[in-house]
Amino acid sequence: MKKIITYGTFDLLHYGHINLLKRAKELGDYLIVGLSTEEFNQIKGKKCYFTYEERKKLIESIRYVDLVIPEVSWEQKINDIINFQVNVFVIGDDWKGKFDYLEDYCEVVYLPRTPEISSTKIKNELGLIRD
Ligand code: C2G
Repeated sequence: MKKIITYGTFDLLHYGHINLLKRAKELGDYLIVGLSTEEFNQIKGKKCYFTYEERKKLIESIRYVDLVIPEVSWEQKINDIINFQVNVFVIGDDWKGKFDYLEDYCEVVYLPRTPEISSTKIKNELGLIRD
């Protein structure tokens, strides 16, 4: 079984995220998503609209996704790849080059981002704030 892993915040789930997850799954048979926790989002400097549990429910409901695990640090990827026997690490090409070090452990694939859409754009256009 060819196992794929990817990581992200996936806030305000949109078709750009779905495109990424669909293409990631097409590279193998089993897709793991490392979902950024609120604490890790703070480290990444991201403010989330949905909580981790709310985002986890959404991601788990996507047909391409087989397992969701928490992403709590930048450093966990190597352990995840080893522990889950992952064959391919996939992420959008906004990260191109940033995870080449993982090539010692698995194949690394950067997929083109879907243009025109982002959680930040949605939040800005809707003036979304959560009290
Ligand atoms: N994405 C995409 N097209 C978009 C928006 C996002 O392909 N229009 C992809 C991103 O490239 C990423 C995934 O969807 O692969 C999740 O996007 P984010 O939630 O923004 O992820 P990010 O905050 O970049 O977290 O350790 C890695 C980080 O956790 C990645």
